[in-house]
Amino acid sequence: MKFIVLTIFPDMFNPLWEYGIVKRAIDQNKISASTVNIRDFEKGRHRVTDDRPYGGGSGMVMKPEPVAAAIRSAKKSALASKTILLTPQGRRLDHSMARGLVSLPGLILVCGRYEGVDERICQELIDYEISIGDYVLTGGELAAMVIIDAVTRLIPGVLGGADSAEKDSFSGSLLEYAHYTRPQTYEGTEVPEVLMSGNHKEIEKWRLESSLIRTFLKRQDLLQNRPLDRQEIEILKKWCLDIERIIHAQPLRGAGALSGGQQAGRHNNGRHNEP
Ligand code: 4GX
Repeated sequence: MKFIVLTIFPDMFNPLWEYGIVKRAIDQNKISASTVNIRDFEKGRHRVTDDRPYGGGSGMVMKPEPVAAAIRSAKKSALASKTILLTPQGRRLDHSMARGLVSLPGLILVCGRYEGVDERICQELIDYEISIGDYVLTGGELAAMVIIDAVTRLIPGVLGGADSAEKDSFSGSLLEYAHYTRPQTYEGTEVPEVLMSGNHKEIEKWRLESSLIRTFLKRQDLLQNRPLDRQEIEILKKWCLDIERIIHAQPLRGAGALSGGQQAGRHNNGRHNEP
């Protein structure tokens, strides 16, 4: 995978190339990474890359000529690449989009600053517009780094374990299960016993249960459009029964004094407390 980043701040990317998994991917030739300084394509005497907006108003706009020249130059050195503009107007990045991007031979990532780039660039030279979320950054650089990071770790062989990326949270659209490491007791809290049992089948079951219940508690939206398999339905049903058991075990409030007041506001008319 070839990443070419177009930016007026190429040095911002140095820490990305120099640390962790991305550095290792570069060292192992799994990705190639380069930046192109848009300013180098501005031929004006003062090499200014922005200008005032037609129609007036505050803020500046990136001039079309240097951005276009930088994109055309990048395309020449990466013919099959797709060109992406980072912008809040783009389609929102998620894990399945990252999986789609990893199958492309290369990405040219265009980072705008100020109010954005001249509209005529978007129509001419951009294949996709991507947003990393509904908030406003000061430039596309951090968004480009997020994409490079998320895509790089999906390249086969980049992560340590053979199937680390497949076991990710979101691959099965569930959150990750809870993780523990030594010590066995930390500030009085024990590691769940099953994880130390060596019983791999039981551990798998516990982890699925952990994933499922965390997703239910923290991100119900992820469960909405996802079919449940038989094992997952069993797990959720067991939780339903446990929750009902707790509700049923509550002492009957107002028992022996069924006259009005204390029963008011109960949506179930006390049904759950009946034998
Ligand atoms: N996800 N920004 C880009 C300037 C800009 C505006 C329009 C091109 C077109 C952002 C995001 C983001 C702020 C980066 C505005 N460039 N990018 N910049 N959220 O907020 O990707």
